[in-house]
Amino acid sequence: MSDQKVLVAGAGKSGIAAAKLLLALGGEVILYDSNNRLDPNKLRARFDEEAKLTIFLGELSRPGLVGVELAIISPGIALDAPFVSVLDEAKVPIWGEIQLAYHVAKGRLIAITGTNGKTTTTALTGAIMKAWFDEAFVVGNIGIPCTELALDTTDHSVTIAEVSSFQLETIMDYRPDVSAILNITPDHLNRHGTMENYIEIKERVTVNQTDRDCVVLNYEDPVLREFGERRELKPKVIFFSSTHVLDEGLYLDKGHIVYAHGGQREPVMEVREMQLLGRHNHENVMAAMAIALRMGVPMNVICQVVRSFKAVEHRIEFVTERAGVKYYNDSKGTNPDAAIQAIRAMPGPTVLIAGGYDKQSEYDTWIEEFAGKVKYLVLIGQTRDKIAECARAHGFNEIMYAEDMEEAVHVCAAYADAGDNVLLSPACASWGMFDNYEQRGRIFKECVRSL
Ligand code: UMA
Repeated sequence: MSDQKVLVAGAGKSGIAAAKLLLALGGEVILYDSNNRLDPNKLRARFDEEAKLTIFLGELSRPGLVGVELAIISPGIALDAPFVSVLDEAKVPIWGEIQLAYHVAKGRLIAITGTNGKTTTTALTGAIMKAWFDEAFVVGNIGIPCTELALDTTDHSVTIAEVSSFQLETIMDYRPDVSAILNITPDHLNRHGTMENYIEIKERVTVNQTDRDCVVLNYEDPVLREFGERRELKPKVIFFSSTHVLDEGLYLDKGHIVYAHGGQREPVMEVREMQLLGRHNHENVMAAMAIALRMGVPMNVICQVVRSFKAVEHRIEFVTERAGVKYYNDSKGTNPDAAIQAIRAMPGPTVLIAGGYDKQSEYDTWIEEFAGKVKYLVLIGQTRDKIAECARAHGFNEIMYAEDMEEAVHVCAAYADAGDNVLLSPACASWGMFDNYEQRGRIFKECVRSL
């Protein structure tokens, strides 16, 4: 890619990482974002001073594309975005950010997709790979752009990528050694239009795979079962199932995970040995096991990791999405420092629930962190007045009070717009209203789920 002039569309995480990768390879980059409210100086400051980088914000027109040979598009940008037709007219090829990473990266690749469970499965698969291989990189939709670590990969490394339908839309020759599709249920239909289209995009993770590769599929999902049984599908199929006894693959039988292969049925572990709860998590575990077996990891190593693997509850834990709003439980954010980490971790505008037992903390540095991130502050508990006073002293006035968690969640739902986040990260202990932070987090999650 050296000496190539490349347009990178989207100046979020993916765009910044892709631009840095292209610059490191000796290319010239136009970093483009349609949001003209972004600060070009702040974006520029994220790169070396001498980087061959131009920043372009707002509406892109044909003259802006002179000399551009390739466009790398961020996952959040739909192909019907207005500037994409300008690229098409100018006959500039469009690659997704994961395609660029694939083009550059070395070693073996595992790509995990599905509507639900892909982050847990990716994290668990990553933990298993790290326990067995010297170099394993966990990337993708999980939060680290694939292009960020592509240059760190070697012929011996294993990359475990969580890939979303947004990312799969713009692959070219992307070919994982092992892919997995965990389930497909309606999601992102505003972007993909129809369920058929969404399914086709998810299945695209296998499109370049050959008979030397493998795809792990959920037998419980009728779409995926039919897909796996298609004659024309090239990669080897490994099914996993939580309710059917399989002749080949992994399945759940009376609380045991069984590995069926070559006419043998090998009970590998009991689900009660795991720390992950629920059938969906048992499916995630079987998917990770199937991937790991295919990668040559011994079963005892796999089981050891599965037994110790914990879902991180109450720590910036994603709860669910309602009406385009993502809800996060950070009940363990019991002091201002922990709560600062959670605000920083939020991907965009956030409605924050805070307050609780007064530990005589100072809230100034935490409130300073609100700038540009926290839209509204919903306060509960003993510290409400103290926090409100401190916030106003810092010029933050978007404050509301709620009497209990249920009311707080309802207020958030009413004030959050699609694309926003709602975060429970109280910066205070739970006492006075709850027994402990665990109970506070659980109640928050119950209120969110019943919205
Ligand atoms: N933008 C444009 N034009 C548009 C739309 C957006 O210029 O038409 C710009 C925005 O102004 C913004 C930038 O694009 O500046 C944002 O790019 P992005 O939305 O691709 O966000 P990134 O920060 O690059 O994060 C992306 C993923 N985001 C999406 O897919 C929406 C992150 O997944 C992912 O973790 C990250 O890359 C690293 O791989 C998030 C997500 O919500 C968590 N994923 C969806 C999901 O899990 O349901 C798919």
